[in-house]
Amino acid sequence: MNAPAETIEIFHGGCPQDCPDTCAMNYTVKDGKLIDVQGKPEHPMTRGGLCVKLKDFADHHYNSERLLYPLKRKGPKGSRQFVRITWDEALAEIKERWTGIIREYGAQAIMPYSYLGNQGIVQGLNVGDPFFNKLGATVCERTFCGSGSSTAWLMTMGPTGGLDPESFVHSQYMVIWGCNSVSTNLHHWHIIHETQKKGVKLVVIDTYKSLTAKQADWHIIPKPGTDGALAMALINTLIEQNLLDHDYIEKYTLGFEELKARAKDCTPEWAEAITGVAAADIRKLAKEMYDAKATAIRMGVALERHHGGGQTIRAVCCIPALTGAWRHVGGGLMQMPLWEFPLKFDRICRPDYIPQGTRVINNLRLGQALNGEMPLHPPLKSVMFYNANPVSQAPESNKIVEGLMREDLFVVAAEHFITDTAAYADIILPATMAAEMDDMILSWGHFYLTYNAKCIDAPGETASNAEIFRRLARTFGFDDPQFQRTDAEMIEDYIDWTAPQMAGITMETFKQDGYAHLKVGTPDDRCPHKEGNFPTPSGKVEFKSSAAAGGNFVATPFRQLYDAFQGGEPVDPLPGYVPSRERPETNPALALKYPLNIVTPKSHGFLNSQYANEAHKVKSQGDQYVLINPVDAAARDIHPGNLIRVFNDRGEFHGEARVTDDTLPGVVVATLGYWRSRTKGGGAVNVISSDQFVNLGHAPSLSDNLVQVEAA
Ligand SMILES: Nc1nc2c(c(=O)[nH]1)N[C@H]1C(S)=C(S)[C@@H](COP(=O)(O)OP(=O)(O)OC[C@H]3O[C@@H](n4cnc5c(=O)[nH]c(N)nc54)[C@H](O)[C@@H]3O)O[C@H]1N2
Ligand SMILES: Nc1nc2c(c(=O)[nH]1)N[C@H]1C(S)=C(S)[C@@H](COP(=O)(O)OP(=O)(O)OC[C@H]3O[C@@H](n4cnc5c(=O)[nH]c(N)nc54)[C@H](O)[C@@H]3O)O[C@H]1N2
Ligand code: SF4
Ligand SMILES: [Mo]
Repeated sequence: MNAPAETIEIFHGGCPQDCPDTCAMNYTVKDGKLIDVQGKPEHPMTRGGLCVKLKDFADHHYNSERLLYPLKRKGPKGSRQFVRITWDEALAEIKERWTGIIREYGAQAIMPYSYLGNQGIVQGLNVGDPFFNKLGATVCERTFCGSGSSTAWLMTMGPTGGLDPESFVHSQYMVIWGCNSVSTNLHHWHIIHETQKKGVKLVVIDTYKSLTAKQADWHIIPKPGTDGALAMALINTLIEQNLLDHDYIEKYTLGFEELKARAKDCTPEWAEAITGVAAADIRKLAKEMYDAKATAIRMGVALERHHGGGQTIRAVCCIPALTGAWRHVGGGLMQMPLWEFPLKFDRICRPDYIPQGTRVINNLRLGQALNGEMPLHPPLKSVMFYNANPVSQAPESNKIVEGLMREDLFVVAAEHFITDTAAYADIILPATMAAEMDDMILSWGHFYLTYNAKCIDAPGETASNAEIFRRLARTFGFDDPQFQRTDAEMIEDYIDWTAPQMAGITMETFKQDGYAHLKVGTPDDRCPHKEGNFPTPSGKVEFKSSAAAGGNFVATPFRQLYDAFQGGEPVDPLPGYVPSRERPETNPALALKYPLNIVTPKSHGFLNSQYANEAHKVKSQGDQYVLINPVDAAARDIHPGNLIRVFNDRGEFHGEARVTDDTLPGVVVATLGYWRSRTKGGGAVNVISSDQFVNLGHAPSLSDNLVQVEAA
């Protein structure tokens, strides 16, 4: 028999998800179809395994609900009734509507809205910046994630990549602070867990018993938003008990005397009253961190998400400089390795195209920008969403929906699915998925750049984000070279190949291996701050920050606006404890109505809101649930499995009660990502969260919210 030979080919992939792990993958393609996606076995962090979210990534590409053609709304806003149109019709409609808006209101009446649905340097959150900057649209400041942490980090230590996650094999003590690694950073967790099995102590500081906290040798449970007091008390203890590397402090830090004065009254007893963590435990933690020398601290983004988040992170950043942990491979801090990546953000974003004086609207304030609450001249008349699903992910989501219902608002969305945001679009443009486009994926969780090769044809009439913006640019007559390059050419253009981090790494290397570790030292020898060398103005760790004098700047790690935001209110030159806005102790009047703090971390089974539309993923994650302590449940006659209402003045959502000691009295936990169009009761966690910024970096206050809970 002469059956035609099967053609099976393997291609390099890089996971495009907003995840610190940036796994290196192999795509298996058979006769033009993607049949399998696996983690690269030889990659030191991926080690052959993907996570539950991506385990059937090949099938995800063929999901029957995927958008394959441009659509135009035919029913009322949000009714999810669309008709198929051609690309030419879609582009013509966008041209006509935007041209009309520009004529009547000016280009700033249009705003792009994107985040990290895709993390590639080509297809990621910046992909539309050159086009919209050229158009003169309102600039959207994107501070969903990491800007508070990054601002605090930069103020103290400058843009250093910090500790290599792989160097944790050399750590003698490990602290995971506000990070649920088992769910959110699985490929770092493997390394931590192996080190732990060798006998190295793992401490997890988390407001509830997360999957990671359950694996800790010691779980420390501060009340939500009180970590700043804990960190200041650690500093107090290190100083009072002389657990200090005096030589390191002398040579490589700035402002020790001022820090000492600031921390003087921050005793463990003072912190115990605020955090609920026993004073003796705080002393013990300080002593153990000092004694171990090579102490590693992994900070998660959750630390930035209460009003004092930035100040908390600055305090934590002081600790390894006080103890001298930076002298040791495996000692120091890990938060945002991205700072080492030599990417040409000026080429990627083209901030030079932004007309002088263009206004900026922050992405967390979308609701009030759309519903009329924010005074805007001109008002927003059009928004284009790509790589983002704010109806699920952004705070005060009821206001967003209210705004999106406006008949006069022209909404464009580029998407894979009709998400809860795209449901309100007038025009939807179908976007490609990972295997259907070229890209290079950065990482904010390790030091590898990862190549992603297009290996199958784009299905239907889908187009990559970069291609979508090429088409829009052509439609608007923008003919700069910026808009003429292929996706592959953009990759070449966006990396600074001459940077020392890229020594010996070329496009050929990527095509051969699929990934490359930046030349920033190896996991076995990287010790970047053994002798100071901090990229701050003083070259030292700045306990007393010189950047603070410049005012409240916002260090967005994906930086279109990075330099644009110096100025504003002055910032405390020293770290300290800043209480939460919404805590029973700090806001007793509000707590009378809404006595419980809510924490809304990531779901184990979803990636933000992605995959939460796939029935089998929801099945393994479980329907929206709410962890509640038996004391709080009994007081409300709530029993395991009851459907409960979680609400405050901003809105309400429903979830199934899980009555458990995993959370403290006074704290409920409900994970993020569910689509409100598919939940019981039609809400999701962000209906209750506040759109107020925290005190640094315009970060969201997602762990700084009070609610009440009752049986539904
Ligand atoms: N499975 C999965 N993985 C993901 C994602 C996902 O949606 N799902 N999202 C990705 C993204 S975008 C990000 S930014 C990362 C984030 O990953 P993480 O940094 O792990 O962030 P979160 O899951 O928001 O919160 C982590 C932990 O912080 C705790 N926490 C909340 N508030 C406080 C507090 O005030 N103090 C302390 N000490 N702890 C607190 C929460 O209880 C939670 O267990 O994960 C990425 N990975
Ligand atoms: N309450 C609460 N809210 C939170 C958080 C929290 O911990 N608690 N976490 C916050 C954090 S850390 C983050 S990072 C944000 C994330 O917020 P988002 O980035 O908005 O999150 P996603 O749900 O990943 O939405 C991305 C969308 O992009 C689409 N997409 C994916 N790839 C592509 C592509 O190639 N092209 C196009 N056009 N679209 C694509 C996906 O289908 C998805 O709908 O959420 C924040 N919101
Ligand atoms: S989502 Fe994260 S852990 Fe899962 S495959 Fe992608 S990079 Fe790896
Ligand atoms: Mo994030």
